[in-house]
Amino acid sequence: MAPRNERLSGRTMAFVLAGGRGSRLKELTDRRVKPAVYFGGKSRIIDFALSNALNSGIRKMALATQYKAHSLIRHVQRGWSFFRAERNEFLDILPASQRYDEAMWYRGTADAVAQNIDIIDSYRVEYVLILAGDHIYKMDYELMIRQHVDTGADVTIGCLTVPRAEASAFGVMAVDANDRITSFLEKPADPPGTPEDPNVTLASMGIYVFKWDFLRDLLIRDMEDSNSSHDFGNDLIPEIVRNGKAQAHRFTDSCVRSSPEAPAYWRDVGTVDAFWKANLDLTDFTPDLDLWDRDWPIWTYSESVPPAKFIHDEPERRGHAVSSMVSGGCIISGTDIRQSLLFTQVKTNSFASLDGAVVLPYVNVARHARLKNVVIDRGVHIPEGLVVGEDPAEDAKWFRVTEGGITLITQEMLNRREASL
Ligand code: ADQ
Ligand code: ADP
Repeated sequence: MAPRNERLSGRTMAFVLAGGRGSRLKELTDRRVKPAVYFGGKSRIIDFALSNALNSGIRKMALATQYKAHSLIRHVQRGWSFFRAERNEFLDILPASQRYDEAMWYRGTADAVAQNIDIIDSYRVEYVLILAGDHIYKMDYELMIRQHVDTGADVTIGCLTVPRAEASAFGVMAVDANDRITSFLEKPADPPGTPEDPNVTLASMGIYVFKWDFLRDLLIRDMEDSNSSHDFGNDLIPEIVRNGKAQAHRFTDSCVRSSPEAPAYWRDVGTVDAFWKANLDLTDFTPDLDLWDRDWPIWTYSESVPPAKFIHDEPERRGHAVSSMVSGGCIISGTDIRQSLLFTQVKTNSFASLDGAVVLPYVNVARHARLKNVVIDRGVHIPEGLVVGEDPAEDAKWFRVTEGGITLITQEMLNRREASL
């Protein structure tokens, strides 16, 4: 690792986009924006991008928010307040409609940066790393910034290969032998395969490195363009590919992996099914995402709570959990827990069972409840004897049952059920 003053991350700021709702997460984003959604037992989704930036050596960060930002802002204020202004380190929260024009929301991802040009000027950085705040992965951005400088590109785009069938949700690209991008299509209906493999596509991760001077000029021109949607993927990136030099940075090269053989891990967790699966994957014997890695910690706001406690050891009510993760502050009283992930301060009671359950913080599960393949929203009180996951038609009357057969339970849904019984 280069000494700190030689590392490009010291001359770079990270601008994290965290304004989009993430509507495919359904009721999980009714009250909070997708980057504020819980993940992995202790963290929120935003912690991954911020931790990557911090672990990569970046100490200047800004976070653009707009939709339902309260929960996100509170989390970041509580968990990410350790930057030292004396050393010119900071994380600035930049809500929309505050500066450029009181009545103007961020019209797109590029506009979220453009409306803060004067603030970014004041940071006096050479490079700007644009990040999406809504993905789960571990990545050393120093390598991507280094490649950007070495190739002299106008923009460097983080990319990975995805199955062609899934690629229409992404910006997809073709590259030459030197990974210079020769064409870019934002969310094409029929994405092309790569020359090596027709079944996969090279997709943008929605993360970009620019020299600030270059991006600044581009944003000022884009702001005046009435035909633009002011979005990186729709407008700015296609223009640079046409008229400048855009370079692909392959994520597989720079991934921080649990072992050299482990596949590069990157998840969008954009749907309830993907959210459930990515959380429960952590309970695997050796999960692809290593949260135990002390070289690449995922920083977060952590409540001061006692360790998890397990009580009762009789055959009919044994408080235990297998193939599961149970966070601090939980009390497992006489409940049978399998393949589940319990966030902070969950309390479960006797004769209940959880199997394939992702349980967000502050949930209470009353006696005799049996819950299988569920996501339970924060603060929900599961009533005594509730059975979910055994009769899909009954579940669908009250709760949201996904295509993948996962049941999402919120307090509003339980209240409606209660009122009609
Ligand atoms: P999308 O996945 O559609 O495409 P987009 O909706 O543009 O992503 O959101 C990117 C990030 O910006 C998210 O973190 C979101 O919260 C935030 N955001 C969205 N609108 C915002 C706004 N108005 N103000 C502030 N923040 C906002 C992008 C690229 C694709 C790429 C995928 C990878 O356009 O080319 O393949 O990301 O997921
Ligand atoms: P259950 O309803 O599970 O049968 P018990 O009658 O055995 O419960 O009583 C244990 C109850 O006490 C549980 O509901 C548990 O959550 C609660 N409790 C609250 N605080 C604590 C604590 N610090 N230690 C143990 N149990 C606690």
